[in-house]
Amino acid sequence: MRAFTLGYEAGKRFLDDHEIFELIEKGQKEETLSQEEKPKLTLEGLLPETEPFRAIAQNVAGGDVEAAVDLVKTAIGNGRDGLIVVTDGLLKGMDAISVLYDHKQAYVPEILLAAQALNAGLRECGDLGALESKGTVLIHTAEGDLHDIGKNIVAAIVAANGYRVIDLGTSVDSVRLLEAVRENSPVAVLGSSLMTSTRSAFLETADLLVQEGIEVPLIIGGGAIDGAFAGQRENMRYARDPGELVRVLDAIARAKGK
Ligand code: B12
Repeated sequence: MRAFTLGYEAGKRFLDDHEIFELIEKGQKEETLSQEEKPKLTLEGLLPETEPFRAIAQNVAGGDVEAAVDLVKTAIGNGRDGLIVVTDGLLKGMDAISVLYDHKQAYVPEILLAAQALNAGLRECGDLGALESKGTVLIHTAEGDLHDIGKNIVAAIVAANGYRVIDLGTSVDSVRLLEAVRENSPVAVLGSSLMTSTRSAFLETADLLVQEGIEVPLIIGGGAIDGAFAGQRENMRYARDPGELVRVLDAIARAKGK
C-alpha cells in the first residue's frame, strides 16, 4: 500500500524497495534539518550573472517599477535588442521571484509588484513580434467565484513564461468560455476556484467542451480544487501551483511542436 502511494506520487509507476527507502530517508532528513541547515534559496543566486540583465532582473524581482523601466530604457538606448532584454532580463526577474514564491520565500504583494515592473519594462521594449509565443491560454475563475488574486498571479507567471494569456476575468460561465475557446484556439483553458460551491462549474465546462468536440485540456487549481476533483473528467487536470502549471503547459506545448 505504501509502495503504491509513493509510486503513484512519484509519477504513476511502482517504485522498488531501494527507491522507497531513499525517498523515506530523504523526507526524514528534510524533516530533521533545522531552519539554518536547510539549503536556502537566495534571490542573488537566482539572478542572471551578466549586466545589464542582472540589474534589470533584480529590479523586476524587487518590484521597483521605476528602476526597472530606467534600466530597460538605458539598455535599449545602448543598442541592446528588445527581445534579449525581455528574455534575459525582465523574464529572469519574474522567474526568480516566482521560484521564491513557490518556496514560500516571497509573498503575494511581491509577486504582484514584480508583475507590474515586468509589464512596465515590457512596454519599453517595443514590438516583440519576434518573441515566439508558446501558445495562447485562456484563464478565468469559475462561475460564481469572485476571488481573483490567485488567478492574477497564475496569469502573470504563465505570461512571464512565454504564453499569450487571455484573462476572461471572474465568474465566467461555460457558454462565454466556449465562445472564447472558439475564437482563440488556446493550447489550454485554465480555471481557478476558491469556493467549493463554485467548482462544479468546471464539470459543466469540461462536459460542454467534449459535447462540442473541442479537444483542449481544462487545467484547474485554487484552494477548492484537488487531484481527486479534477480526476472526475478525462479532459480536466489539476495543477497545484503556478510552477507545476508551467511544467504541464510546457509539456503540452512541446507535444504540439512549440
Ligand atoms: C481574499 C479572500 C477574499 C476576498 C477576495 C478578493 C479578491 N479580489 O480575490 C473577498 C473579501 C472579496 C472574499 C469574498 C468571499 N469569500 Co473569500 N477568501 C479570501 C481568502 C482570505 C484569501 C484568498 C486569496 O486570495 N489567497 C491568496 C492567493 C495567492 O492564493 P490562492 O487564491 O489560493 O491561489 C494560489 C493557488 O491556490 C494556486 N491557484 C489559484 N488559482 C489557480 C488556478 C490554476 C489553473 C492553478 C494551476 C493554480 C491556481 O496558485 C495561486 C498562487 O500560488 C480566502 C482564505 C484562504 N486562506 O484562502 C477566503 C475564502 C476563499 N473565501 C471564502 C468565502 C466563503 C468568501 C465569501 C462567500 C465570504 C462571504 N460570506 O461574503 C465571499 C465570496 C465572494 C465570491 N462570490 O466569490 C472561503 C471559501 C470556503 C470554501 N471552501 O468554499 C475562504 C476559503 C475563507 C474560509 N476559510 O471560509 N474573499
